[in-house]
Amino acid sequence: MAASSMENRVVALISRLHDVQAVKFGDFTLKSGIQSPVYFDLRVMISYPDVMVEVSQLLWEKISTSNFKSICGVPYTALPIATLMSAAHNVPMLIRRKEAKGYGTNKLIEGTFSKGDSCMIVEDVVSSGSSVLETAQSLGASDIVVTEAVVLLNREQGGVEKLEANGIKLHSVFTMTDVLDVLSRAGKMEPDMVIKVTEYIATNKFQPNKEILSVKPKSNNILKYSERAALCSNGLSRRLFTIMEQKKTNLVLSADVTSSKELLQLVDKTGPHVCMVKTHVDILEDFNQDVVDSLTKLAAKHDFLIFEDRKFADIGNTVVHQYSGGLYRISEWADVVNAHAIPGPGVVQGLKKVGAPKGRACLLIAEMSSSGNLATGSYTQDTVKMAEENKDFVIGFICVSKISSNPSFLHMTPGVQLEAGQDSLGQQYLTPSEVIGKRGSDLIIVGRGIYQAQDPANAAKQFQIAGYDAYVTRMAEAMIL
Ligand code: 5IU
Repeated sequence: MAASSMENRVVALISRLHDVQAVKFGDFTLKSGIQSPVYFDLRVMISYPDVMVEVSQLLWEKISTSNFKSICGVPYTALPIATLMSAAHNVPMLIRRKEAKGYGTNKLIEGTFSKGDSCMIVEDVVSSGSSVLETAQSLGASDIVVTEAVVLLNREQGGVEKLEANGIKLHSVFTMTDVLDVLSRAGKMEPDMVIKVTEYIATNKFQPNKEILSVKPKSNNILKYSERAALCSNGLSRRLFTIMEQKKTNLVLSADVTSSKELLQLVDKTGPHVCMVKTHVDILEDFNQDVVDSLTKLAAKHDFLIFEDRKFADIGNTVVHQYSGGLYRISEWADVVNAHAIPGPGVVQGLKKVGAPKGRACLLIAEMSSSGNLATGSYTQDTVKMAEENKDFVIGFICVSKISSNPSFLHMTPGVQLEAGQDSLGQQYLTPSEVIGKRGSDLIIVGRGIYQAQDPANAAKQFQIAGYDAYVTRMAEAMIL
């Protein structure tokens, strides 16, 4: 078979798979908890015999020069495909049971085989390679040797590497990148979706030295701030990305001082270097309306957003009052506030009721910087889901690494100093290059590193440079991925 004709057949098959909705674009949560803009439901192929035949033929051509005595399809979709291959090429089949029957022969492998026989595993999709590996181990337990496997779609998420590390060579008919190339060229994807999927592939692509199938996509973005601004549905995140690009800064000042005079002086001095100022108004000894009026004027003068780090964590009805009323009337002056996800979606709904009509926005606390904190694992993932469900008002996260591949979400990380370390009360510090470059966050939040410095303006400038450099380097590295 000439390579070019094989290529044409693969292109035609990818198009056909899209037509029969075996490939879909949208917002999906995968089994691993990762949010994905693309979903493969290859099971629908069984309703299209022509697709089944073509798939089984293409798979066969990939392994036509390999040596094996039998083939074994991984349930379910690959089972009928393996059956077609077996019948068309007169190769015996084996079936691996998921559980032993518990009666009769109690076998795990069905079919006739001898010790030392070699078997080719057939699979429809490989992500991390786990299901192929499990099948190989199960066959191995019956002394059947597996050194190769063939798959229709390689999702490029570490499967090839994981299987190779276990002595199995994986052949694939096409990759996720091929799907993107073919469908975008055929005009079957909206431009926005092309960007999303490109970013998703880069973010989730297996990289040597990184943990295989890490649940958290932590690698880099490939989109510039201005390109991400264009993808935002909330006006404030659009504005923030635009300020970040124009002022060349991803620095958020955490202005945790206790007098309003100090606060305003600090903000005026550091204003040129920041895209956002974070406040804790309840630590001011002399809070009054003038403070927020002056702060708002400084925000206009230096072009930054105001973020009140209020960490709302009550039921919807209570946060409505905490946000709009009391001494501080936060919703009157803070562009952005944050909330814990612990009360459930009601907290977001309450804040949204007050903030949305005023054009405000909210960040969810998905992770924390303090040692021993409980915002980890499924709590973090569920917080991401809550944000996804309220994208018009929730613009991103407080987190310590990239936790969503959606490029419209902002990732903001506190616990940043120019040197890693910790304070005496559990705060843990990372460097700007670790946070932005390695962990894929978007903004650094810096308090004591700036306001306790001899020269806060110069310290802010150093953080601005370090944070922006890390972003530029990350982009450059992503381009050559
Ligand atoms: N802050 C954290 N960690 C968190 C969250 C908020 O440090 O997980 I949520 C706040 C606390 C403080 C600022 O206002 O960010 C960090 O200040 P220092 O850079 O001085 O540690």
